[in-house]
Amino acid sequence: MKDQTKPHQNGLVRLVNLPQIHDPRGDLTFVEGGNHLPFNIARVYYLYNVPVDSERGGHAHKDLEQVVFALSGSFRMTVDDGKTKSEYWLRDPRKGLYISRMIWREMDAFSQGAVCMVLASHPYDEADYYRDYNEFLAAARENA
Ligand code: T46
Repeated sequence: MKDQTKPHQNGLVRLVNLPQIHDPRGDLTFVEGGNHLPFNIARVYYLYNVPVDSERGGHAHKDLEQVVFALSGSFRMTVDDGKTKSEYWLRDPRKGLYISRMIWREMDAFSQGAVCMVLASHPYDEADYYRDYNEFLAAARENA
């Protein structure tokens, strides 16, 4: 299966490739904020013990930028800039999905035992969320 379908071409959502150091003891991947990512990392959080039929996300951020990784297992991310929707299947811990501000995201199709790690540009702030799709759409149109 391909990693992505219908990619956004505008750079607002894109895959980020990280280095992999491979030796007989196993693989090591590292990430440096401001180097591999277009922002400095202010927060790390992870999703785990996710039921396979779980649906997460369903929001956009006013300012937050993030990179989302499947550290283990896989899941689908659907991203939407208010005009175009794209699907990304995350399953490779070396490949993160960069998501800029003002992108609606939904997550589902979690595999058993999937672990999702997110690197974020800002600390948690509920005021930064659009949790209502119509409100997001109106703001996205105003921004365009
Ligand atoms: C995103 C996807 C990929 C905190 O207290 N601190 C945090 O850093 C986060 C991320 C969440 N929370 C609280 C807020 C809610 O009461 O944890 C609860 C669950 O958060 P939420 O429903 O937003 O979780 P997800 O998995 O739907 O979304 C999260 C991020 O919020 C979001 O930015 O892009 O993961």
